[in-house]
Amino acid sequence: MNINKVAWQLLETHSETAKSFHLKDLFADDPDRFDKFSLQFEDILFDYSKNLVTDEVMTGLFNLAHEVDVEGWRTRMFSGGRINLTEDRPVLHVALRNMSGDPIHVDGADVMDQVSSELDKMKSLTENVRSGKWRGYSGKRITDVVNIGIGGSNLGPQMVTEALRKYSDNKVSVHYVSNVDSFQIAQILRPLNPEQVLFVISSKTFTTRETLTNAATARNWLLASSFDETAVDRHFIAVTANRANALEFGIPEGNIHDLWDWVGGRFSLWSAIGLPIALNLGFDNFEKLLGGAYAMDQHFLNAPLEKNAPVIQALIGIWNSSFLGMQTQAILPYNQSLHMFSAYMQQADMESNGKSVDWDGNDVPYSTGSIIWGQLGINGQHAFYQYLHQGKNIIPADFIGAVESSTTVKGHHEYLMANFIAQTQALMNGIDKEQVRDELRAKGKSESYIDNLVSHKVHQGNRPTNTILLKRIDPHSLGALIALYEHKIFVQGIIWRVCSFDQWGVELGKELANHILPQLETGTPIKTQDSSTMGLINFYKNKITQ
Ligand code: G6Q
Repeated sequence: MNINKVAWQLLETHSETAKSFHLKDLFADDPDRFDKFSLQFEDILFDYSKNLVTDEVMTGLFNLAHEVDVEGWRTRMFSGGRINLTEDRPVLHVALRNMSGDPIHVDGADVMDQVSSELDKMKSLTENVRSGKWRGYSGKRITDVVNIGIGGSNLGPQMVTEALRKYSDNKVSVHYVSNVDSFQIAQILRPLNPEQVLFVISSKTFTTRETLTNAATARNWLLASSFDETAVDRHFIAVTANRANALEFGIPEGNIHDLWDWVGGRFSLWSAIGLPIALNLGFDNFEKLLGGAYAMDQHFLNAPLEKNAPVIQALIGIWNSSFLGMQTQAILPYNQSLHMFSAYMQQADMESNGKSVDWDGNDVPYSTGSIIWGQLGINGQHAFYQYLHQGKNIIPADFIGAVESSTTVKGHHEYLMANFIAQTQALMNGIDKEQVRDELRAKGKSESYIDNLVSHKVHQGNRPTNTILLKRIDPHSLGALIALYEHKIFVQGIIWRVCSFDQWGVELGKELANHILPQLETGTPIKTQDSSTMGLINFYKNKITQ
């Protein structure tokens, strides 16, 4: 157990003292605080100075990282060690963007051969579709790609295509279907011309019922137009680690793009799962995305822990959560293009570290995996920021912004960024009773009015934030940003000793749904479930027949 480590115990002592810290005082006492507690990677500034840490705390956190051998685990991940313990697999999303030319071996074979031949195949498909060489069954060019996939086979590509919309030349539009609620696929397909649509069926297992149901509907939609089964060859691509199932679905061998068991779904956008990104933005932009992630990988791999952005971000998160008892973490991007970033990171983080037993299966006695949530910060300011500023629970937050605007429209970006910076300052400093009184007096308010209002206007401040400020959002910097978070999640999993690369917690509900499905379909009332489940099933069946 890591709580028996010397560093963990020392940090527990520090955490008692930290309860009396106020960020305002920490800044007043140390004019160099920003320089000390911020770092720059390429054009990305990572400012973690507005956290409840001191030199002593940071030293303690780095000692913890050394004591649990983060460096050793990091080496194991990059060299193909089987660190996905419960599934006995390597964790090699870093191989998908390995531009070093060095091999990475799994069971004696260099996986880089497979990676580069799959990249070549993606490139050629991308170029053929975008140039119009690839034609639909009636000879027309492809104008729309519909990606059918869910979870890791959806969120990453969708988040990235949204974030990099500015870089799309719109040769091919991309749409995403994930929900088995047919409303989504119907809405997406209705305006499209089947002769010009390419479906990408993204499923690592090719067993996911939501995806296969949507894929079957898509095929019916195509065949209703083509009246010819062979149209599938021109309109369906599969991305999967299960070729057999894709073939059985009817997708020709040459249209199957490979994925491997050492790529976790939530870390798979760098693989052929990223095809819709490449189809929409062009392969050169996809390569730039990989390049940004590779650059962050190199930083993570080579920088000393004390200067290592993902390590520091992870340690700050551990400090807030396991030592200071802050169980949630908001992710608040300010750029419109990052509007799906929090949702994407929510999966990456919560599916990875939302675990309560350690590597040996023992209950962990500390809090693990934060509750990740968030949305566009500027919209949040007019919604839930009230809670961030004055709520009872303290919610640490990551603020993400870019120096450059994505457009040249004047008068917007400065205002956006003024808010971006002001919010972290407000969360840090707050405003006390005396300041509130002075402010209201200056506005000419009466003393009785002030007495009534003063406590409502007090902001305690002392709310921790990280600020991640990019020069601009482009394929390279986005790749680096995503990889930053991926490695943060990895480091936290090592320190918490949880199995970050499995997801057993999503299985039970799926199995139960398979039992319930036939019960929804039979005509007779159900009598064999608990009373709530039975009540829900029978209510559904009654209403559907009325
Ligand atoms: C991600 C998860 C999960 C997965 C989906 C889709 O890490 O494993 O979100 O990506 O359940 O799975 P398939 O790609 O196998 O359809």
